Amino acid sequence: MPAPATPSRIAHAAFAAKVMDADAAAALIAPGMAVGMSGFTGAGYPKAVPQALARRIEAAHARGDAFAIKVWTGASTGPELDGALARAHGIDFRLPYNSDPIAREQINAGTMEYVDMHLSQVAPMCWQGYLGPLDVALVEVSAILPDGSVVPSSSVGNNKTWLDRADHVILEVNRWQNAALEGMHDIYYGTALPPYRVPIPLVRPQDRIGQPTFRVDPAKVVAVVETDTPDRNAPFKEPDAAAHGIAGHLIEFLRHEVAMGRLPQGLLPLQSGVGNIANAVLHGLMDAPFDPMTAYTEVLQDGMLELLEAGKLSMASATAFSLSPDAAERLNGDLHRFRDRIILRPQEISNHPELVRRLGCIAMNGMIEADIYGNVNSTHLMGSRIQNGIGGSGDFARNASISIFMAPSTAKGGAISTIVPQVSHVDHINQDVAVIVTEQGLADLRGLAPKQRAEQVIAHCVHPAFRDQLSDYYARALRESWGRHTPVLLDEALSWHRRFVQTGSMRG
Ligand code: 0RQ
Repeated sequence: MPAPATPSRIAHAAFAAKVMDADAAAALIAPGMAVGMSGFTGAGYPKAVPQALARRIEAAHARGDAFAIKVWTGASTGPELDGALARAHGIDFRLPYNSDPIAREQINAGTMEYVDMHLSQVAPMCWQGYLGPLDVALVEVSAILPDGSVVPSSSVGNNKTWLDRADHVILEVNRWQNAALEGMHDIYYGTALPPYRVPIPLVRPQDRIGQPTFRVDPAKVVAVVETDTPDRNAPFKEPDAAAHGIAGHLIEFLRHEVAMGRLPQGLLPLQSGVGNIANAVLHGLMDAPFDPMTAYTEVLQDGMLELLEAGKLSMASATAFSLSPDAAERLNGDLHRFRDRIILRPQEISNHPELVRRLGCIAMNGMIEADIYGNVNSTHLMGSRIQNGIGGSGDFARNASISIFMAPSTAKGGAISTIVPQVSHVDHINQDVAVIVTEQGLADLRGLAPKQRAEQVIAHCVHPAFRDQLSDYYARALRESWGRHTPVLLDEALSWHRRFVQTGSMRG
């Protein structure tokens, strides 16, 4: 007897009629087009058509024809998308967040234009028309239902906006995505532009305010491609001593805030960035006496899953999964268990300033460097080379009830102090930064004037190898600065960065 056919994930005739292979779908994308792609931190990005498009672009280049497109996404994606297209030199414009190393090289070489924007602002700016026309939406989904509604996959990102705004739609229906994702999403269709905006009716992280599926106009669908390919998130590095140190200081601080009655026992909804430090903090929360906690965040990473599994976290709201392969396997093997406790939303809602402010999120994000006054650089190495992008850190930092930034106190094997006289690039102004943490300690900057902030940062966050150098700078700034409100020695403040660029070390 033949094996039973795998049931189709495309249960609507108008969509089924458009099924084709990835090469045929990629042939519908022309040079110069703006393509709105799904994908957020290695989850839910299209996997087959971008690779087919990269092959098409390489063939065009081999013939001597120019071929590049504009890529808009939710945030970072995977090697099959950004990596493949960048390797083919097929992207000449990219927004809003990138962590792909090949694309990063081209951005920093000046050959790829990159607009690094707040993730919550992409959808409204698209609707306002500031980003220009959107030719194609290329979106991974997990199923098309009999009524023609479309089940999102492991990230929601900007997909609702791409599907609504694009002239044409290409769907990748990925059978690898767990069928039990159906019902986990909350797609809110109530956003509008000023002057027609109304309050977003979400008052608790667990509130559902939308519908579980996307609406897609079948008349716009030009191709449907079936895939069966896993999301690709890199496994996390094991947290090192610095990550554990940072986690320890941060959890101690949160305990203190609870003891002082400034935070409830279950804290306030957590937002956590990605990476091994964020993960170490979440892991540390396993043994902390806070529960039940909730998360209103961008991405659900391994540490959050662990807290959900242990029941320490009662629920998590995000726009995407950002799980290591092991954690993804664990989640997929038992997705039903989490169905009622995880909500995936469009990123304009997961990161919405109105909601972050209303919920009073505790924002915990990584940084490249901070200065003694608490200005934070999240994006640029030595002021000019972009690492990733601001991502959602600005959406949360400005609006959170406590905005925390963290990093090891040194980088590049100790050659760089991440606490400097003046940041080489500003993403978060000191007014948006409440707490700075390194493995050396934690500076609580709330309610402090500039000189008081500097004293806290120098006393608690600087690595011993740089403490004298920084104290000496600050003492001279106190004496010699033109103004004494925020003392600075203008010529010297950025000399630390210049020294690194010239000699490979910030040590003076
Ligand atoms: O370079 O790999 O060549 O050695 O910068 O540093 O320590 O690996 O950084 O993975 O912890 O991420 C801020 C980038 C930290 C991240 C940032 C060098 C260092 C290394 C990377 P090498 P690490 P982490 C929600 C929130 C913005 C977006 C955000 C980030 C490289 O947290 O992208 O918060 N944040 N989103 O050696 C020069 C310094 C340096 C330095 C580190 N001071 N000077 N180089 N490096 N510090 C998530 C989303 O929005 C999706």
